[in-house]
Amino acid sequence: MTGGWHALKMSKMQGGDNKDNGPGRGTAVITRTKTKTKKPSLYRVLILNDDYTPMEFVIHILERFFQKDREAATRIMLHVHNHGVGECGIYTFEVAETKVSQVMDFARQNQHPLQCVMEKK
Ligand code: TYC
Repeated sequence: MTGGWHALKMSKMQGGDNKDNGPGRGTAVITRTKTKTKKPSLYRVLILNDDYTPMEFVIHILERFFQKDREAATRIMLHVHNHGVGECGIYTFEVAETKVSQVMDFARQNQHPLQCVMEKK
């Protein structure tokens, strides 16, 4: 469970003259504050298979931009090679967008047709 209503806070008594409030007089104002902890939407970053990008280049991408070790990178690359698409990681919107741009720019600089996309989870 996240968020929800947080602490109850008592403000000062209202409507009295602040001197001789007898028993049962004056008005208590209760303020509650909402804790704002909405979870961000998450996005999968995917790479797509093609017939031309070298396997070693895809492994390098996964190591460099997605912090995979060689074993994980090789497993993901082979999954994409065999199934057409695979997950590199799951990120908030701006991080996912940045990863996609980094991969697309790096692939283009190296003249490989590798495609990288993001999708909302
Ligand atoms: N299919 C490519 C080859 O045989 C390898 C490859 C794997 C390319 C994953 C892209 O996302 C990819 N050289």
